[in-house]
Amino acid sequence: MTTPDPDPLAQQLAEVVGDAHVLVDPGLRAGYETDFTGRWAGRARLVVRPGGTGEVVEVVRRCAAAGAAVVPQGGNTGLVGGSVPGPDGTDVVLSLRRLDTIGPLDPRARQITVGAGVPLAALQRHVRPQGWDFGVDLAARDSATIGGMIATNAGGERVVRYGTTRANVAGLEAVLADGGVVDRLAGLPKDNTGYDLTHLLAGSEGTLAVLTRARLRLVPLLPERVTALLALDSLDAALCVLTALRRLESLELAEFFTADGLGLVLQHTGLPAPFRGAHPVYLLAECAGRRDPGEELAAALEDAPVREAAVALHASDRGRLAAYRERHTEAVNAAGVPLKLDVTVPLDDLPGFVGGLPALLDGRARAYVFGHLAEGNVHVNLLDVAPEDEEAVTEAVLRRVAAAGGSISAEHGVGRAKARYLHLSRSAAEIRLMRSVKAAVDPGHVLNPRALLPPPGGA
Ligand code: 2HG
Ligand code: ZN
Repeated sequence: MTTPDPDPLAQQLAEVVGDAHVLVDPGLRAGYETDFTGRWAGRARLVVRPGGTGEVVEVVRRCAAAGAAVVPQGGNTGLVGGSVPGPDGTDVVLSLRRLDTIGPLDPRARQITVGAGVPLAALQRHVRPQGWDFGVDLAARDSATIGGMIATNAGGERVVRYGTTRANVAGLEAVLADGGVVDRLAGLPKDNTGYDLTHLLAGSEGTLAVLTRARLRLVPLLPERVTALLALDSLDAALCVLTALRRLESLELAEFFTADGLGLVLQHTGLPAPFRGAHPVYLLAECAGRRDPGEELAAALEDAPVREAAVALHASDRGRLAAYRERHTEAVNAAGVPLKLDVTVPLDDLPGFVGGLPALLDGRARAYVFGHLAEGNVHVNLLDVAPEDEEAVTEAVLRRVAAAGGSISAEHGVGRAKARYLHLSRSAAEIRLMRSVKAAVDPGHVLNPRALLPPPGGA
C-alpha cells in the first residue's frame, strides 16, 4: 500500500503555524468536523490553528491562493451548521481557539479587548472578580467563544436587559479574504465616520471576514440577584406574567419551557422535580440590582396567575433552578439527533404558534419547545423526524413563522441550515444587497461559502 502524497497546502500552512497546528489526521480532525448535535458533520481537507492575527492573514492568503474555502470556527457550539466543513473534504477549518488572550480591563472606558478564541466562561471568570460583567450569557458558556458569538450575533438569556452580542461589541479586528486587516479596536463611543463595519461583521457568520480580536463593552456586575421558577397554566399566563415583569428595570431573564421538556430534562439529568405537581408551562425569571430586587419581584408577581413558585437567592440555588431550563439542549440531544428550528414569533402569536404545532407537524415529529420569552424566541426542537420529512416539516414551521411576521432565525443565525429559506425573512432587495456586499469583499467565495449566502448552484 502506498501512502498518499502530503497535501501541499498542509505544508504551506505548517510553515506559518508550525506542524503541530495543522491537523490532517482524521482522528485529530474529528472534533472539528461535527457539531454538538451530530446533525452537522463534514470532512475537512485539514484543520489549521493559527496563534495570532498575523498568522490568520497568512493562512487566509495561502488558502485563497490554493482555491480552498475557509470555514472559521470558534467553540463549534453553533447549531446551524455554520462552522462545520462540507462533506467532500475540500474545506479548510480555521480554528480560532488559540487566539485566547485577554487584555487589561479598562474601567474608565468600561471595555476590554480579547482574542476571538476566548471562551465566554473564561471572560466571565476574568472580569467578574473585578466588579464587571459581559452583558451576554448563554448555556454553552464553557465552550462558546467570543469570536463565534460575535460572528453569529448570539443572543442568549439576557437580551431582555442587554441586547444581543452585537450591542455589546464596541469594535473588532478582522481579516478579509484578501488578507487585509480591518482594525476597529479603538472602541470609540463617538466615531461617526461612515459605514459601521463592526456592526456589519457582527452576525456575518464568517462570510465577510475572520474575526480575530474584539473590543467588548462591559456592564457593572450587579451583586444582588433573585431567581424565581414559576409554574403556570399556559403560555397566555406566561405572557401575562411577562407583562408584569417588564416594568422592572432589574429584569434580566425570562425563559420558558413546558411540561414535556421538563420531563426530558428530569429523565436525562436525574434532577428532582421542582414542584410536587406537574404544570403545563414554566417561567424562569431573574432580577438583578445593586439592592436586593426580591421585594420588587414579589410585588410584580402579586396578582400574577402563578400556580406554584420556587425562589432562590444564593448562587448555587439559583443555578439549581436555572438548570431546569439550561439543560434542555443536552437532554434533547441525549434523546436523539434533533432538527432545531430557532424562530421568533410576535409575542401575541406565541401561544397560537406553539398550540398550532401539533397540527402543523401532523404526527411527523415529537416537538419540544422552550426559549426566551421576552423576545418571542421559541426553540422548536423536533425529534424522530424521518429524513424524507425533514424538508417539508422545516418549511411548514418556517412558513408559519414568516406568515405571522416573525423571523426564521431568532439567534442562532442562518448557517447552512436556513440558507435556502432566507427569502422567507428577507426581501429580494435585501438579499441582493447582502450578495453585493459579499461579492465586493469576497469575490472568490473563500470565506464560509456554504453558509448564509451560498453562491447560486451551491458551494
Ligand atoms: C438555548 O437557548 C440555546 O439554550 C440552545 O439557544 C437552544 O438547543 C436549542 O435549541
Ligand atoms: Zn437560545
